[in-house]
Amino acid sequence: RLAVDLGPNLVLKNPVVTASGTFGFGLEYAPFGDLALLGAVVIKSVTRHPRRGNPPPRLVETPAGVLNSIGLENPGVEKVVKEILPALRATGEVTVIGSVAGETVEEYVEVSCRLAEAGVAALELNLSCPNVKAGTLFGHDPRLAAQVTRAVREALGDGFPFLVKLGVVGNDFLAVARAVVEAGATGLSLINTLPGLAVDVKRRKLLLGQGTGGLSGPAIRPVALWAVWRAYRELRVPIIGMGGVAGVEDVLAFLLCGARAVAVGSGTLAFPRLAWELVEGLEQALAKEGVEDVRELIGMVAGS
Ligand code: RRO
Repeated sequence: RLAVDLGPNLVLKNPVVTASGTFGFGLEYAPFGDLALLGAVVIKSVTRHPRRGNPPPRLVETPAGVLNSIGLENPGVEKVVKEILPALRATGEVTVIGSVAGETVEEYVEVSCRLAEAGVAALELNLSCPNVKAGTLFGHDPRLAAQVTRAVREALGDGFPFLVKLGVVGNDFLAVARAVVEAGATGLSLINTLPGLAVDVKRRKLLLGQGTGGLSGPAIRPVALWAVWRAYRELRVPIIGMGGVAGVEDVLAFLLCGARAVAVGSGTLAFPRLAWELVEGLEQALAKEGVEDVRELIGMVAGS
C-alpha cells in the first residue's frame, strides 16, 4: 500500500525519507529506530574534500523554525565511501540516497560517480546550499544548472536515478527545474531552506556565526507546498517534497500537491521518532480513508 517509485530503478517501500543534513549521514538517527523501515535515508551533502563548515553558532531555534548555518561540513567523499556508507549498511537494508555538493562541474561529477560506484540507490544533486559562497551558483542559473546536470547524467549513464535539489528564493526555480529535467535529472527535491536571520536585540548582534542562515520548519511549509505543486503541474517528474513536515496531515498535503516522497528534517529535533511515526500514521490514515494504494493520492489536490 505504501510503496512509491521515485524514478527509474528506484522503488521506495514507503514515501517517508529523511532530509539531507538532518542526521548527518543517517547513523545519528539509527539509535531512534530501524532505518530500513524508512523509505530512504538522504545523507548530508558530500564534497570532494573534507570541509570544516562555518564558525559557530550554527543553529538558532525560532518559534517559526530552525535557522542553520552549517556551511557544508562533511568529511569528504573518500571517508563517506570507505567508512560511513559501510557503517550505515551494517545497520540493515537501508535505502541510501547520496547528496552531492561542489564548487565546479568536475567536483559534482567526481563525487556523484564515487557515490554511485559505492552503491547508493540514487543521488540528490544539491544545487542550493545557502550557507557557502558558491552554494547557490548552479541553482540560480538555468544554464549552469543544466550544464552540471548534463555532465552528471553523461558520467552516470542512462537509467541511474538522480534528483536535483533546489531553493526557491533568488531564482526562477521553475525555469531552473525545467532546465535540469531537460538535461537529464529524473526528479526534483523541493525545497532547500529559505534565507533568514535572527537578532539578539539586547546585544544588537546577529545570532548566527555567519550572519545569515537557512530557515526550515513550519514557516516554510506553505512555500514548499506551493513549489511542489507548481513543479508537479508543469513537469510531472518525481519529487521529494520537504519543508516543515511535522505530522501525517503534512505528508498527505505534500503527496496531494504532487510529491512522491516526503522528507522530514527539523521536525525530528523535537520528536526524534517522527519519521517512523509518520510511516505508521500514513498506513493508518490510508486504511481509514479506504485508500488502497498511496500512489492514488499523488497530485490529486483539486482547486476550489
Ligand atoms: O550545510 C549547510 O549549511 C546547508 C546545506 Br549544504 C543546505 O543545502 N541547506 C542548508 O540549509 N544548510
